[in-house]
Amino acid sequence: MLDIDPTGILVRYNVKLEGELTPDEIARELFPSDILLRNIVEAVFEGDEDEVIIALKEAVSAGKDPITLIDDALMKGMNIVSQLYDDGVLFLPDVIIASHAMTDGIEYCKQISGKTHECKGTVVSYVVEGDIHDIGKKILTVLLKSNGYEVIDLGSDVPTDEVIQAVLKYRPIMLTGTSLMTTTMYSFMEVNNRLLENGIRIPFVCGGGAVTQDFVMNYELGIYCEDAAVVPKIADMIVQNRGIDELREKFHVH
Ligand code: B12
Repeated sequence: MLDIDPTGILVRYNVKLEGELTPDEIARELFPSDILLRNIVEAVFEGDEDEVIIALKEAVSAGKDPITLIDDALMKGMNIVSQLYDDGVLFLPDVIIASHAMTDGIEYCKQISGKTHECKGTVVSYVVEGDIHDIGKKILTVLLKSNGYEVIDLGSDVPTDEVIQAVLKYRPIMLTGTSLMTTTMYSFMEVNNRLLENGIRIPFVCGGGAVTQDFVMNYELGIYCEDAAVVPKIADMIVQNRGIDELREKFHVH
């Protein structure tokens, strides 16, 4: 007779083992206590696109700011899914479904935020070639727009040539690059060099997953920050004519 341990199979099919918590139970411990936020976080976790919108509508009509909900609820839900995926509790399909629900939520918040500002400046944003992880970029795009910037969003898996052409065409105040994988982040270096070859010295703000401050410090135009929510603050300083050294001084960890 084969000596098979059924644990893995039971876990895979979400069968509760004695004394063990199910993924839902583990996640619930991490949900926020505010019921309005909790409903949104739970809907992202469940990957329920309709419920995300219903819960967002409910929170907004109770007085919550749609842009703040991106950080406080949509991202919170996705971070829980990411954490449980890293811990081996959830699987890739769970992540994909949750990311779709989160993206729908971001689009909804963007539509209803209704903030209209005069345009403070143009920013070009992209995810590096070979990389399709675009949730962080979507967040920073919405945050920049809601803070009065026009964003030329080049999407994900963008070749270096396309980035350079867009910068030459739109002459932005800064470029933002996202990379979530150690295998893709090296193209930041190439973009930096091509910008310099073309005589362009704009801040190149880079972030996402495996990217670190030490890595970004290796190239002249690079500015690093961990959280996309900080990017509008960087843009505000650039508009006030602050240079790359000053931005590094202010936003880098010393
Ligand atoms: C969601 C996800 C996916 C989704 C992506 C959906 C999408 N549309 O983005 C799907 C399922 C498609 C996917 C696919 C793959 N994935 Co994946 N994925 C993840 C996961 C679980 C979460 C990432 C995420 O969206 N987090 C939520 C957002 C909000 O966080 P974020 O992107 O980090 O953004 C935050 C900051 O980084 C920052 N930020 C982001 N961008 C920027 C930009 C600037 C300028 C600044 C300042 C800040 C900033 O601000 C954000 C908010 O604070 C991570 C694991 C993890 N825990 O991170 C793996 C992960 C990134 N994936 C990984 C891998 C390997 C893959 C695949 C190769 C898997 C496979 N074998 O097929 C493919 C890659 C396909 C490709 N070519 O890109 C690895 C990468 C390993 C590495 N270090 O290189 C990770 C780390 C998982 C792991 N532990 O192995 N993935």
